[in-house]
Amino acid sequence: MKTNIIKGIAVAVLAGGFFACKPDNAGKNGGSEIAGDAAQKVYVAPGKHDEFYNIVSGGFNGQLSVVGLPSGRVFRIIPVFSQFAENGWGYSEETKPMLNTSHGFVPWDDSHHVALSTTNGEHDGRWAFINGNNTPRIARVSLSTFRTDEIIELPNSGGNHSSPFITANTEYAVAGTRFSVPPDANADVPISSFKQNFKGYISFVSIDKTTGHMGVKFQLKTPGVSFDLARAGKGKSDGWFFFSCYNTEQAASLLEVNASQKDKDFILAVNWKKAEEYLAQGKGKKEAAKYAHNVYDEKTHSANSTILTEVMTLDPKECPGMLYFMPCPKSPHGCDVDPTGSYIVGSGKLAAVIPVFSFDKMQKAIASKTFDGDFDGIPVLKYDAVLHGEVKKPGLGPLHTEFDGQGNAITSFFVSSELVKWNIEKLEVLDRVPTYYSVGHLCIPGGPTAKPHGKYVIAYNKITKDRYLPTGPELTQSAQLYDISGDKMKLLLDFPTIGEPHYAEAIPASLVEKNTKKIFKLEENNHPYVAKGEKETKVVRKGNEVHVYMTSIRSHFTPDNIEGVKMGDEVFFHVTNLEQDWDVPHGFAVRGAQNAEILIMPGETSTLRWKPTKVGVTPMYCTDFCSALHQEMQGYVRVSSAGSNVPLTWGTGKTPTAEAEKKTASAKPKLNTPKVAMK
Ligand code: RUQ
Ligand code: CUA
Repeated sequence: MKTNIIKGIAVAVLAGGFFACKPDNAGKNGGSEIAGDAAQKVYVAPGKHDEFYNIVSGGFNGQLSVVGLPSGRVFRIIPVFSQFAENGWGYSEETKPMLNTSHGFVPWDDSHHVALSTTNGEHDGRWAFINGNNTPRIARVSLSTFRTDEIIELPNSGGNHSSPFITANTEYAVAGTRFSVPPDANADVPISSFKQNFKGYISFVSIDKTTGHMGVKFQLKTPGVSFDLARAGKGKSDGWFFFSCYNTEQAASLLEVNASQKDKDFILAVNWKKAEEYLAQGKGKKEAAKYAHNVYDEKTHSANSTILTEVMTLDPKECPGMLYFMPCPKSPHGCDVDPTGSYIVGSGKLAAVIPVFSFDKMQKAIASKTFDGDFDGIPVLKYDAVLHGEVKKPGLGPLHTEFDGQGNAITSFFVSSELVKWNIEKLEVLDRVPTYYSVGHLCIPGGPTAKPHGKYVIAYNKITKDRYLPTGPELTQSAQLYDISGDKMKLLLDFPTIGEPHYAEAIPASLVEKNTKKIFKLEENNHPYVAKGEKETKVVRKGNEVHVYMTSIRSHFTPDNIEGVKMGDEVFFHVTNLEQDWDVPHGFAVRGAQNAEILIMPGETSTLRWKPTKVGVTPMYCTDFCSALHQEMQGYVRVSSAGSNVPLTWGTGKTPTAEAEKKTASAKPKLNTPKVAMK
């Protein structure tokens, strides 16, 4: 280990940056000190399932990836704050409203923290929540469809980083604003008026027990500091919330220097049950704000976006006993609560120790008013009075801590590139292993819950350098899987990640796989443009809009020939997948479509909007290899000039022209579909 940690950090800071270095023992044997039985421990035989789902944030790609553990295999990418060409999410007419905000359509964001729903502090396998950091939003993703079900924007916020963290019974997803901002309703103020006008907002987003539906129940209007991370209390500390705060200097410029002045910043303790009491007493104030609430309906297969105009706020100055600051060395990042709810771990990025706070001591200090003055009217508790103790010389640049359920914590160290295991009661370092390189978050299955599942820890590394085949200037980030079932942590596996993972959670597959949705029931499909059978297919003109009520089934579309579309028309292909079998999606693509292709699940209706740009006959086809005759799953649309009088006709198994001829001969056309082998 480095001998003079403080000096090392000071030099790094003075040099104008907070750089990472390779672990001391990285060079020796290229980090090949893997466990001898590693291959066996991560090998999931063909046809066998992984033990855990790992739900991993994609960082700057605004998505989630679903990974199996211990294999590290990627099963799915879930678009959340992104458009996704693979299945048309955010491109189809039904899903576009999911990306609506008070700023308009914002189809990207930066996602950091995953939070899986819990009941009594334990994983219940229902939902995953994730933040949009840049245009502040929280999304709820269903763990039955693995789709984004709901997105709510957060008013009065900037940099929704400390988000979303959920309470023990998923009553709330809580979000703290990383960039303090002036309130939306009175935002045109000089930047130099930071101390007077900028506020740190904390949003309590309520979650409906049954439907999961979210709403901003209230916001706390706190002093202007940066909330970085947070955790809810649990067990004895249920009802409290803890936030790490940096920039208590309240700087608005050159933060790398100006927000690193004080030796101690804070952890903010929020008594949210008390906040609810104040709210019930009518202490809340409604403030004007504008924010979007987008909900996806599984029955209409469509999303709806509503713009809300008011938010309830609580001012701590009028709510004594609701907030307390605990001093925390220096510029804390992670703020983690152990499984029992007794201890709160602050990870000061620039600190030489890891402080561990005691919830019991905090309660005593509050009762005896052991304060060290106040910060902007909020009592500051005495450091020594709330401290359980400090882990000495743990490493350089601590970021995050997870728990193994055996009384131990594992903390990630960005600067010294390592994971360090220590005992929570005794505060003794037990083990350390290098990471390759510069670990950010880490994840123990169930690590943030009251009942960790343990077994593994995964390090999410920011830098890979020489670890993989090079791919030009942009290299993959990586995850590393360690066995933590013994006394010593053992490296088992390296695998590349999708995007730049920040946080991730892992949950036993048994809690999730039984609930997986296999199909959408056709009889429950309430899409306004559904065709529940080929008999219901039609093409309807409404002025310049042409609506095609289309179906797909192995291996044809109905209709697959359309004539009478004209230049200047806007064509909406509403495609219903008639299949009622698991794993039989159909795709749909039209030459020259300017937005995307779509992928339609069994029983679902999805709409591709197409504005023809050329006169002629345009092919359309299925993009998902669905059957032995998938290559035959195609059709044509004829586009005529604007003034043409080609009539609107359509069909399958006959060309529209032949159809017109037969009609005159009053013959009944036969549907001529080949029988095909099923997938
Ligand atoms: S952060 S690498 Cu955005 Cu959670 Cu710590
Ligand atoms: Cu349907 Cu290929």
